[in-house]
Amino acid sequence: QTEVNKVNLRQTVERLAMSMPVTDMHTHLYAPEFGELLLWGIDELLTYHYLISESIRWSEEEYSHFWSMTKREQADWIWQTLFLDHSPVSEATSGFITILTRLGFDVSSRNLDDYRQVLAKRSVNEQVDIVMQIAGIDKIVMTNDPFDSIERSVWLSGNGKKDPRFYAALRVDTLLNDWPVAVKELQNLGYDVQMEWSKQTIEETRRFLTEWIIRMDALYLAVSMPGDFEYPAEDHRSKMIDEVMIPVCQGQNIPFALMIGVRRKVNPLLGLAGDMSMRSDVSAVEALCRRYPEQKFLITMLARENQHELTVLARKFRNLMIFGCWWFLHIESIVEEMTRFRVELLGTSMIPQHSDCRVFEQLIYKWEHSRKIIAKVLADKYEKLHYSGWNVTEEEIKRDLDDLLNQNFWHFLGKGQ
Ligand code: REL
Ligand code: ZN
Repeated sequence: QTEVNKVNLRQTVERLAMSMPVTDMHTHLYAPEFGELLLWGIDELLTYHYLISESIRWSEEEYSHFWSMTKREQADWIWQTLFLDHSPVSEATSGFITILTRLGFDVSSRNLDDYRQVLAKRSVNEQVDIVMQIAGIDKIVMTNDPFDSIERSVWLSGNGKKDPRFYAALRVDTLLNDWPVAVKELQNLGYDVQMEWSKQTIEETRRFLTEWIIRMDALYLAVSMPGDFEYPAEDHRSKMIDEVMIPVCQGQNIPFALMIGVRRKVNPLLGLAGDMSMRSDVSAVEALCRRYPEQKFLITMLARENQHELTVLARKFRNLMIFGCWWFLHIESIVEEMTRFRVELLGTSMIPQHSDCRVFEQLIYKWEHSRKIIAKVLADKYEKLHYSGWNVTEEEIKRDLDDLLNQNFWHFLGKGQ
């Protein structure tokens, strides 16, 4: 057993936090087999929707002007606006600088074309390997939607499961949030469903989910919900959850992940960048956890105002696993605040972070920034213990980090090592 003393405690925690391999349990990344769906490289990074909303604030043109540009022109314009005309101090802009640095580029040259040229010589497979290695990520959970025709064909050809580093999560937003569209999609795929809620429709929707969970080997079902999501309620969502989602999850023995508190298209002119956060009612999660004690729920919420209550709720229900600092919460100050009170309320029995990456190289900054904060919070707690005479060993620090960054997720799935 390696004793860690006061002098090297902080460095030890930081070193271990920076090097512990990570399971990234919610991303919008894809394995290379998914072709064009896997986004990577300078232009995709610069046109990330987080940077689109930040840059358009400086523009006086019509919104349509931005969308009329090619991707490369958009990237050049965002670079000029957010990095050269102003300093990249926001989380997303500083994240881009972290990426460039870790990829070995000289950021002081400020020469975008040099960076582009280096990456142009790489294959997507090489870049995936390099980035996973730099970021220290060994397992990535994708977001998978069988209603997306490009994605569907990859699964149907059997190529979706080839890369063992990537795992699937079956996304069910359309079924819960846009039933008319879901009915059409299901019918096109040969499922005998109708708009009216009938026994037949319930059975066919269950059949669809079950077949796709098996085809994808999906680790969990996932949905993002608006902030006004209520449960139980006399509405489509409650019926779908009670009569389709829960029975299917139980049959397949997988958790149901709900990401609650998004208000879509607050400014439709911004596309993906036009979504907003919204306060939610935590009692919907409470009702689900109480009604279905055998069902596991992975929950994250988007409003800062909901975080403390949600964390307290996790003390009441062991079938509730809270995860990540989602989207607008994935900024230094809030990640630190949330990680701190989560540890204070739950110890290490939660999943402190997921990346939500859409562009592959983002793994580098999202995880580097988060690991540092997790290390800082843990080091403070260990240091306090140390003053009381309780000394953590290096093995114990590793165990705690492994729980936070890997095992809590796998264990919750019933797939722990
Ligand atoms: O999974 C979701 O619903 C969200 O994370 C996404 O809709 C969002 O656009 C994502 O890029 C946020 O980080
Ligand atoms: Zn997401």
